[in-house]
Amino acid sequence: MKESVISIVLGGGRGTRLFPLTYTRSKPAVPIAGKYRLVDIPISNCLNSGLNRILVLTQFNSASLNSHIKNSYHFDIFSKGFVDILAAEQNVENENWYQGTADAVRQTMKHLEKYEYEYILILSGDQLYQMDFQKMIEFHKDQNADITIATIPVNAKDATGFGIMKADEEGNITAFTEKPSLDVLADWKSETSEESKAQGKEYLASMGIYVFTKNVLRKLFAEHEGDDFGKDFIPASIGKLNVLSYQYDGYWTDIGTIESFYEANLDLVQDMPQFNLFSSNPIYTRARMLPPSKINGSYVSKTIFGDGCIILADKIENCIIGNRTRVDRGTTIVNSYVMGADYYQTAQEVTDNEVQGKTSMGIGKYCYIDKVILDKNCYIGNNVRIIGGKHHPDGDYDTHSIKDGIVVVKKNAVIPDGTNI
Ligand code: ADQ
Ligand code: ADP
Repeated sequence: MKESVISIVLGGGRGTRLFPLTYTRSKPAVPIAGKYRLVDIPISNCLNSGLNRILVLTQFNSASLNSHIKNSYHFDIFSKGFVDILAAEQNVENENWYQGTADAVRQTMKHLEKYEYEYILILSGDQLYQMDFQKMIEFHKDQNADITIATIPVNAKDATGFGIMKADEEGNITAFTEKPSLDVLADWKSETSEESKAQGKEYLASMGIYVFTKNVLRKLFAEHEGDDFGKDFIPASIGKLNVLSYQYDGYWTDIGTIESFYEANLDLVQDMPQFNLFSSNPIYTRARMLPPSKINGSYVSKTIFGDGCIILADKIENCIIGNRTRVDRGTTIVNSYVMGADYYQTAQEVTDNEVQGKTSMGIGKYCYIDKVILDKNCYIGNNVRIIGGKHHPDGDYDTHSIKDGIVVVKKNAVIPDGTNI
């Protein structure tokens, strides 16, 4: 069966909701959980489901995405598997970037002609979840569906941000509306399980995960205008094609905004997080051969460390500390995601910087950091205080941005000694 499926990961539009993390890199390359990239989640779900023909569509093809994919996903030459990146390209017929999710797939169809396949699995690039796609594809085949949409019950607050549908008892989707406004929402309630109802989850949302039968998708593209699945092609198919809901009941969250990205990352440090990194289904990523992390004299709690960190801090609590992070003594970091560094400065460089009063990469002495996302390769001096919170209005500055009270320090930023944010 796996031979009959091609998986497409929608790697992102311009990624503006994740600015400044997507300022220099494409969305799939954004680091998560201390050692992974966003794109590792859908790719790992595919590989763990036995699907190994994967295309990642992205608006701009950053060097970091290329090197990450090239260095992480090698397949045996006999396996026919691949993970390829397709960046939006100008050509004689089309001078535009991908105009939307469906347009991205439409422009990709010509690249698929060289493969044999029957089904296309379409995935979002900015969601955190562990799902066995094989079951969804089996369901699609067994039910003789044209389109299958993975769905999950959500509450009214979240429902306005998703495609919401109604389905009958057999799972046939009878109506679909993309991101309904609050005033019409009451009309879109569905019969959900007792457990979901108890949590106020009475709306059936699209997870933006679709299985299309190849010829159905070809025909849709030939006969309909539009650039989006949620806005155009799904609504156009209801009542005309066999469109089914495949209900998923595990953990699933959208991580397309700074706030949801921050929350999903920090949820991972809980005792029993909703997303299990410690699962027998691995999350694949680049094998970097880094040394283990070294921690000396610090109080540490509820924290996940990447590899190769050197930590002398006073206290680190409720944090994700990414690969190669260096934290000097006397410093406290709480409720924060520190992405780490791409390379080390030598011990000599760090000592020379200290003598010359220059800031080194990493986090200096006697700092206090709370509710912050620190992008990679930051230079935080001594006695720096960065404290996020709702008292900050949203804003964008040279070294950092603030969104929803979360301070995001930009990649390579230099924050001098004594700075207060
Ligand atoms: P949204 O997430 O709002 O809703 P959208 O922003 O179009 O939909 O993105 C879906 C995925 O495609 C994201 O991973 C995004 O980064 C990517 N993407 C968007 N535009 C792209 C482009 N031009 N090129 C490449 N990739 C692109 C969708 C559905 C809803 C559903 C939610 C679930 O439309 O019905 O409820 O997903 O999250
Ligand atoms: P991002 O994770 O922000 O998308 P990239 O992956 O583009 O960043 O950049 C990380 C790259 O930086 C890695 O490929 C790493 O090899 C490279 N790198 C290694 N050493 C250095 C160095 N001394 N200075 C700058 N970059 C380096």
